[in-house]
Amino acid sequence: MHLTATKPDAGAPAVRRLARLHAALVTPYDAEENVSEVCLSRLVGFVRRQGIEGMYVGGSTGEGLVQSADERLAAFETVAEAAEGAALIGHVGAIGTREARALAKGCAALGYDAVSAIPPIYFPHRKDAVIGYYEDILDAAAGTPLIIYNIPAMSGVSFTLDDLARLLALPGVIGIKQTSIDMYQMEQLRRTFPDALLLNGYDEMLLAGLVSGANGGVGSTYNVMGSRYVELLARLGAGDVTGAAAIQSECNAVIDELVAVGVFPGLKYLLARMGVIETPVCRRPLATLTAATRGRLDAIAERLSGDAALASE
Ligand code: MN9
Repeated sequence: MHLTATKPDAGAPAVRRLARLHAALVTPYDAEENVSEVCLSRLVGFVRRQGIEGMYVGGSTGEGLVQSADERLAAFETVAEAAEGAALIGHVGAIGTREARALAKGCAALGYDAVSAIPPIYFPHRKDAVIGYYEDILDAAAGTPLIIYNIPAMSGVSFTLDDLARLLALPGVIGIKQTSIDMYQMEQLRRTFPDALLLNGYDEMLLAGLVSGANGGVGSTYNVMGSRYVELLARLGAGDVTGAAAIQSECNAVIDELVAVGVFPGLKYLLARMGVIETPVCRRPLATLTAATRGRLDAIAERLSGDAALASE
């Protein structure tokens, strides 16, 4: 192993600002699958009223990978305009470096707090090529910090602790969005990199992630259960682990239902039912909820709407 000691604190202010909860925003569309900027802006306000002060734009949940570069840039802009001081992370990962660089430039120009990127997908690249891809993104981001998006289950790329150490050693890399069920690796990362930003990626394991060393999280279900996750953090901060675990269980009962029908279409269905977005459409080939499965979520929508006097503007 070539574990590198923690870097001096070049990224410290960014880490402090980003060590919080970030909603992985869905991208609302109209019935023809065109991006609805109006609904996206409304969603940002809805999320903020739940107490979530960070936005992660164009990631898995945002369906960035089925959008054109121009659409992704437009979404970055829409969110920046609606953000009113929220912390902003733009997901710029792409199959090709050129696109990722253009997106990183766009985020930097819009004043994003950080960019983030999955590794390049589909082609099985050598690790050096993957590192080169991240160096190229850093170069385009021109001083905007980078958060590695580690999501082995979907990217097909498994980073060892040593790989992650190499990435964290790149100047400008301030942390990792760790979407992995491997809590041992989370703990190892925290122990090896005490000052890094470690954002927990699976909402159903937020408490486990925080206890293992994450100093924040990025989550799709924060779109609809933001206030519950804020409360979970508050309980944990107050030393009430049992209370935090109870909230996690409550959230997980909803996540179980979402996983059963498909998380992204399910979330969009809930948001449409709550009056935040117009239609629950996902962009093909991502599925939209069928009428047969919608009923499963109606009771949940009803219950969450209780929190959502929120939904009214
Ligand atoms: O970014 C999301 N990751 C993926 C975070 O969708 C791959 C999570 O919030 C999950 O949607 C969530 C449900 O499994 O934990």
